[in-house]
Amino acid sequence: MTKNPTVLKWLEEMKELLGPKDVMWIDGSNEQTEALRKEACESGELIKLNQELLPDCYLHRTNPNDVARVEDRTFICTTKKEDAGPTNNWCAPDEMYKKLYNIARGSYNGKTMYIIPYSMGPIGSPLAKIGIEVTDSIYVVLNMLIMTRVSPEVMDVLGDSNDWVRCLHSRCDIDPEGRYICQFPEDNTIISVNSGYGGNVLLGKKCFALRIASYQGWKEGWMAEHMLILGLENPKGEVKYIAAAFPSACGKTNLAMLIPPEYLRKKGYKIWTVGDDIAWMRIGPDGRLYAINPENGFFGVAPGTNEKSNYNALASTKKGTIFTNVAHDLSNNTVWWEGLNKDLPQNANDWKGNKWDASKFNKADKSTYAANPNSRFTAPAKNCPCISEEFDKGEGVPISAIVFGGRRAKTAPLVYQSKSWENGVFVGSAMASETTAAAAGAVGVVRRDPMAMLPFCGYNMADYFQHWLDMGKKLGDKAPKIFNVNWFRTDDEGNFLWPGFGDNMRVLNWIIDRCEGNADAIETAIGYVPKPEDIDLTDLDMDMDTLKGILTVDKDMWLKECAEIEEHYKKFGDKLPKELREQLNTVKANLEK
Ligand code: OXD
Ligand code: MN
Repeated sequence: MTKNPTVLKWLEEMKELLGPKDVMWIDGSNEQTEALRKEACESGELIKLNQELLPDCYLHRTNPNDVARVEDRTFICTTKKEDAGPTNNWCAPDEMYKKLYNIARGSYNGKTMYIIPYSMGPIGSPLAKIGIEVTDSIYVVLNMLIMTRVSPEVMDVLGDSNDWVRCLHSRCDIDPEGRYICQFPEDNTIISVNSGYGGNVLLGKKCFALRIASYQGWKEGWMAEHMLILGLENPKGEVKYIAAAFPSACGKTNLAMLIPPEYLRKKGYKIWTVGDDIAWMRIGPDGRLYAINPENGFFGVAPGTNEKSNYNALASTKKGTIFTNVAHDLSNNTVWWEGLNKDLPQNANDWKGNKWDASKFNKADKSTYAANPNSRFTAPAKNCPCISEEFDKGEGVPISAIVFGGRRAKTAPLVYQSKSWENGVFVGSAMASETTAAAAGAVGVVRRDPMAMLPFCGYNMADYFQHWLDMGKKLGDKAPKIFNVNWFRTDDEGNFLWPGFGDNMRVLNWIIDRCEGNADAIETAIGYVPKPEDIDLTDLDMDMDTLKGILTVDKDMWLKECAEIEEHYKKFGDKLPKELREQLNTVKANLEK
């Protein structure tokens, strides 16, 4: 497959360390994929689903102790602790290599070592990067075949270059005590042991495309962000692109695949999905910021996905999809999850493979659920009915607007535009979301999640903020405009005041109008909010007063918010860029005016 000396040397080392009985290069061919699916079905690793209703679809169950990313066992291993920063777990590389090699040594005994050469981004694109993952899991191979571009061509593009990411995964004993997800950004290396769950083992995704890539972007002058990318087409056929970052449980996949309200569809408005989770962005030859989605599929949360909440995501799962930890509907050999529809399956196995008793289902008690709350689908992006024509092109799409957001019941208005790039970086650095009843722990607790990158930034977050400021300086007046949205304002009874979902398009239209200089705004202490009459309420059962209410900026609440941001900034100490402190002081002064 390759003569690249750095690749051959590393693979020899891996073979020596892991002790497989044989080695198989993954080539992405149908024959090989089919043979691996068959083998996984024979061993019980996969269940073949109803091929008429769900062609090429399979079900997999992970160990019940291994159903989510493990942030407390995720490490950034840089020589200097300071380079990992206050928001990451850190360990010295030497010590961590030793520990992980001891865990992984001999762990492929009697097994095959699968070698997956993959490209993040269209193969050969100047914005793409290459990785090689070795794994002992067919489930990982089959998921990587969906989530990344796997092909011998990847090795041709790499040639003799050393610019590739080394990714070692070993299931070992799926021992939670020995589970580690470690990034070594200085060596372009990732090691993941004792897990078989997607986010921990599909090493092209969070580990490479965010943690390692954010570090590479810092060193090389580009950006790897936890952002969806969408194209908004107007009736003239012009498409403008938006990149948006939200913490989990804020509807990122839904926004990426939004269906506009009927009156806008009739006028000819459309949304095109470029990506639902990750954006790699570089300054293009014309000085604007261009983005690609480095992934090739969607690793989406299944529960709550239905025809209404996200028609396009559901449609994406109808062929070539691997479902993980959902319920198995035995009546027709398909899958089910809470929120798919109201028909609780009467003859089903739950996500652990045990007979499910629908009569015991209690919405308030997750232990009675058929699907794990973090159950997933791994679906090819090309299945998505609204996938953008640009998705597979390597040049990337020019970004007009960057949107941050979170779930805030009272504080943040429906939408506001930051006053400058620097001000926008301040907004992103202070991003926060309130916990919901959907997650364990107290409800309504504010968690700061700068740029939605808290678990994914592969270096010191203060340096990351500085990198954002530096990118803005390079972009100058070509920089995208930065906005913040909040779909989650509630009344005093906790009812949502904004309809959300497809109606968010009304806000996206204002955002694009602002970028194009076609809409006015009202200046507030924190940024520009829309004039209420500029948010189109056609066909909506909403009065102007409610809209005005969710566009307000409450002085006392924002002074409290500023105090909390001050607290949040303390953990970065002297490394916090002075521009951000200045921004905070300006907002405070504006509020007190
Ligand atoms: C994801 C996440 O799975 O952000 O995309 O946790
Ligand atoms: Mn994500």
